Amino acid sequence: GKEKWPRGDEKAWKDNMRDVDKDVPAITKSFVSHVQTSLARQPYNLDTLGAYQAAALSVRDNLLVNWNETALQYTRRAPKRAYYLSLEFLMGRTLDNALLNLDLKQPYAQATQKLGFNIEDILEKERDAALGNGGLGRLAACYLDSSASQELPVWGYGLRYKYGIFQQLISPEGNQLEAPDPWLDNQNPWELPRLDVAYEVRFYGNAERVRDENGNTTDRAQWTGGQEVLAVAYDVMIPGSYTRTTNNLRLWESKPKRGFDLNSFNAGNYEGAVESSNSAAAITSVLYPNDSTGFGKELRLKQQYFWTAASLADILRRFKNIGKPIQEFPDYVAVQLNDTHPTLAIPELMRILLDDEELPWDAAWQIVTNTFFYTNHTVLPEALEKWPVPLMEHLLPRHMQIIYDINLFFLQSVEKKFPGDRDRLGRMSLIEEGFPKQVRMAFLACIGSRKVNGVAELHSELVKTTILKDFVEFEGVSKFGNVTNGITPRRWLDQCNPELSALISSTLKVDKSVWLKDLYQLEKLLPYAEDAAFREKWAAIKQRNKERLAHHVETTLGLTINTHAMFDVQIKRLHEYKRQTLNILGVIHRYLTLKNMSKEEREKVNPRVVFFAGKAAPAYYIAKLTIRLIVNVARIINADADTKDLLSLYFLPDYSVSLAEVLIPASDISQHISTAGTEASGTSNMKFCLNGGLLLGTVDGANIEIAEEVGESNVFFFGHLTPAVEDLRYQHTYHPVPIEEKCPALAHVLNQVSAGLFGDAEVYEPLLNTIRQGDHYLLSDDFDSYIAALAMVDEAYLDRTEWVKKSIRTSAKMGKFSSDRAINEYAESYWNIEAQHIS
Ligand code: 8GP
Repeated sequence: GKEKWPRGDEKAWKDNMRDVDKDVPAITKSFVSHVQTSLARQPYNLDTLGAYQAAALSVRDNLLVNWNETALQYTRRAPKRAYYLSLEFLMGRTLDNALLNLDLKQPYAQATQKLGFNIEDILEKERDAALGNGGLGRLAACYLDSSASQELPVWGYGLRYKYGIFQQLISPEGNQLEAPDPWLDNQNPWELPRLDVAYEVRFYGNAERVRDENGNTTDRAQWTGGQEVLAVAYDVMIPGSYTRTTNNLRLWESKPKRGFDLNSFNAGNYEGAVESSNSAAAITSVLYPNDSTGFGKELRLKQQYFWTAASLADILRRFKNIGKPIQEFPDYVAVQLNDTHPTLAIPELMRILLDDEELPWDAAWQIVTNTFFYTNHTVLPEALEKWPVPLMEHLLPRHMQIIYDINLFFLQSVEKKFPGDRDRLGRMSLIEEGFPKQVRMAFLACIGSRKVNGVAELHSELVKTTILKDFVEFEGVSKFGNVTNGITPRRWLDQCNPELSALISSTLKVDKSVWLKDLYQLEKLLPYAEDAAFREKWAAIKQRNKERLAHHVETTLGLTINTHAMFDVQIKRLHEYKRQTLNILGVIHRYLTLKNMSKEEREKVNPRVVFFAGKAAPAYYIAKLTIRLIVNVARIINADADTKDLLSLYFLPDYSVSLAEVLIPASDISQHISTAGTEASGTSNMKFCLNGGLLLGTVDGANIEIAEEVGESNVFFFGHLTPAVEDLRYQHTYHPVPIEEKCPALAHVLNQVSAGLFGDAEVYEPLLNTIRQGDHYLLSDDFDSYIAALAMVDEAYLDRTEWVKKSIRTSAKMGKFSSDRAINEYAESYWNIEAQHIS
């Protein structure tokens, strides 16, 4: 039946409701009205930043119309929903993405043109929302785009950090310096403060077990005292592509529960009164800048609990509005844990079900283990989260009790299945023995979840055979799955490479709205690899993208780049396992080789420009030394008249999503050269290939699946394979061979660095010694085959026709790596949610 209109005269409402702007006059009107009233400005004092703000506010109005409708229809239909809990959402800029997803870029360009602005200049004024470190955070952003585009009822939950990932500065000596990223200083038009949506979150205090009538302790407890802070919601609209569906990303900000402590205030302690407000606000002040390493800081644990507690309270409230019994919670709610960071959601939901809902333990555990899903993003041991028991006990006393109880019941069931296997109990315990004892978060996430998955086929196998091997034996292999990562083709092709997008649409003779949401259609480009006219257009676009990058570098850094060289790119977080060091040592090797050549020999050499970009964790000394080496090698070789036309090198500071959008379409070849078995998936590899850049890489992560799709003849593989790695490391430790013997070419390069060819002779020794001693990441084992692979790249590039064919074939076979495919796998095989068309 028809619902009753809730308020006043239905016609008066409906006649006056705003619709999405579609034409230039409506957009112009909305833009001018925001200039006048929202910004209180005039044409006389409106700069491009102001124009950006007016355009953003006007686009936001359009998003809100769809966002409200989406929320209303979800509430009415009450479908099962999924929630993506991630401490990181690396969104980048929003305006261009929103314009493209709404199919409003053209009319906005025209409207702003008429008002005296260029749309591309306006877009450049937006600051990146950089609430993430790297792959894990950008993946979350791609998944939100795909969820909305696939019309899936998925919301994100995260934190509204006041400071995103630090801004990277490079000192004249080549040192990385970190500056804060106050991204909210210009007001953020993309968020909606929801001061009415707020929850109290408790820390510290006491947890008292509740006793039954006989005085025996029960599973329940009362948690009281301590500190209470307020979580306030800020909503970010997530528009789908070519659909009305506009989902929500809810970010929590911490606030003191009361502005100040009245008791201290009355006692004349004004500073003390204000202090408590400072400590509450500190919780969401800054994103931790570590990527693939542990944290161990109390404030980080506070962030994790604050965020999971607020998110679960919000989810539970929404569930309760449906009016179903609590046992049906998993029929309406799926929660995806993005890595172990939100694992406290497991004991937190147990606490709510036991202490507030008063369910028996087994019923509560049944609900919990049908609600959560856990994705692992790394098998590096140093990255697996562990929290000291004393810290947990102090900060979250009730949760520590629950974790002990979970562990007790769990180990009892392990003992039942493997009687007398004490080693196994020790290995599988949620509590690692030691001083102090530590809680193993990956184990808690695993046993508290319905399914566990890795992010590429190889990685998911490694999860099952290494870190969670015992759990596979205990729980059965069917709990463990794989969802290979994906990327959104909207941002990573249509938005960052508009010319290529247009060429694809005109060649396939379909609107981009079709192939952008069914990326397998790119396969239809394959026959065009044989079409000379098409190849010429394809190559010309790559060339213009190289010029666009060169122009960007020229205007931002004042450096002139040879756009007729091959562009060779490695952009990602600095980490030993990603082996930027291998790359820079390869560059030095190339430089030394060129120096030794005759003039005639040099004439046959294919010119190359090497780009690096990426941030190092502020405390990661070796990674920072690698940056310093890159910068100083660049300083020397870019100034060497003998070689500079054939080889030049750039470290572009302050890598970001926006910089990636310029770099990726310009690359001829990109490097993904982690030690086999260490890079869980990689996602930039997919972005380069989608844009027709070829891949030079190891047999690792998603590189393997990319090669399966595009064919091995179209990628450049090198290096040892995963099964060899353990043995090689054993050899390094127990039968070390001096590097001069094992890999003379590498030894020579290291010696040149040690001898001071790039200045600062002693400075690099700690970095070089990681290779000379131990060489955990196997540079000395892979160096020769790396150099050989680089030579193959050179040779292939000489045959430009064949190269462009490879480029087309690569791009054409990237359909699998759309994040639409990945999110649909989660929706169908894990969450069991269905698309909701919003009319
Ligand atoms: C990254 C992986 O290193 C990368 O291979 C993968 O593509 C990406 O996740 C998305 O799945 N992992 C992390 O960023 C990571 O493990 N971070 C934790 C330390 C926080």
